[in-house]
Amino acid sequence: MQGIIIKAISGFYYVKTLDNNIIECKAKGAFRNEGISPLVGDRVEFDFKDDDLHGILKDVLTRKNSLYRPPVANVDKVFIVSAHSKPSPNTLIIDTVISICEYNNIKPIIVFNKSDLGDFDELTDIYTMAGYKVIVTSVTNGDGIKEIEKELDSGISVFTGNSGVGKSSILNSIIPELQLKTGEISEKLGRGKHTTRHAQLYESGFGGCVADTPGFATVEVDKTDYSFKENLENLFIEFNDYLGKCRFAGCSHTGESGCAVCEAVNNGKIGVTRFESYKMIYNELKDIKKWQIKK
Ligand SMILES: Nc1nc2c(ncn2[C@@H]2O[C@H](COP(=O)(O)OP(=O)(O)OP(=O)(O)O)[C@@H](O)[C@H]2O)c(=O)[nH]1
Ligand SMILES: [Mg+2]
Ligand SMILES: [Zn+2]
Repeated sequence: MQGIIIKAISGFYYVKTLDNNIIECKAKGAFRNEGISPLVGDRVEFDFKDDDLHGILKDVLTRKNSLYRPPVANVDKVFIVSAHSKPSPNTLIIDTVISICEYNNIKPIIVFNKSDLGDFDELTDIYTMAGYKVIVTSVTNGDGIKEIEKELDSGISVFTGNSGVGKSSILNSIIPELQLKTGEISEKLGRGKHTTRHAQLYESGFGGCVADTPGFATVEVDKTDYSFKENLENLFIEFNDYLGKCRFAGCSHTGESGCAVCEAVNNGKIGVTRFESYKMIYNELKDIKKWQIKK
């Protein structure tokens, strides 16, 4: 039997079959020894056990990609959601998630929610200039929700972003039957209260599937992946036009003289916050050596 994992909680995997049944599965014991950890989005093979509602996972089919946070496999699109305020947008987090998407061949879509609280003109310009699709939404007045629906026509999409930005609220307005729990904002701290506790995949109703996921406050690139470090300049896609045009071969684009990327930043062709994020990530990775890591 085959199916797709739609939810994974404390050792139980909920597998949706082609005929839309949900089978509660446990993993085969050997998975642990083989280092296989099944994820939401994984296509799996299983055998029924005891009855036609329970099973044992026996194989995870080859993944096209997998994310560590949120933990989802075979992802086609990531909606990176920020809110106008409570919590406020953080460009380093947005840019870090974008770089992880680019590395995994996932299409990032930038969502600015709670537009009823104020505008996003500056941020929209930054990401449009970088070459990304930006959707400005408000669950309160319905702005932008149709645009998100259009993007949910195929494949697996994932909603990610800080706690309280409105991921579950947006999904509720697209798929009202879900009635996902949404959270109050802590007035004192100006942020969400981690209302969504696990990643779960739903039918979007427009052809594709979409996962709601728990919010996070920080995100990091994989510091054990040397090839991420080597590719970083390519993961900021708007640098592309300038790569190979710096005065020195091996330029790190962090301030060298004759750097074509830095010049583009000075000329307003590359966004300053994007460049700042690049330098932050570069500095986090710069000291890792090839021999120290596995990939
Ligand atoms: N003003 C305004 N408030 C919104 C909007 N969208 C969501 N909210 C509110 O923001 C709060 C948090 O929304 P959630 O949907 O729970 O946020 P979340 O991103 O799912 O948060 P976690 O599950 O904790 O990661 C709730 O009180 C929502 O009513 C919006 O467009 N405008
Ligand atoms: Mg939520
Ligand atoms: Zn350079």
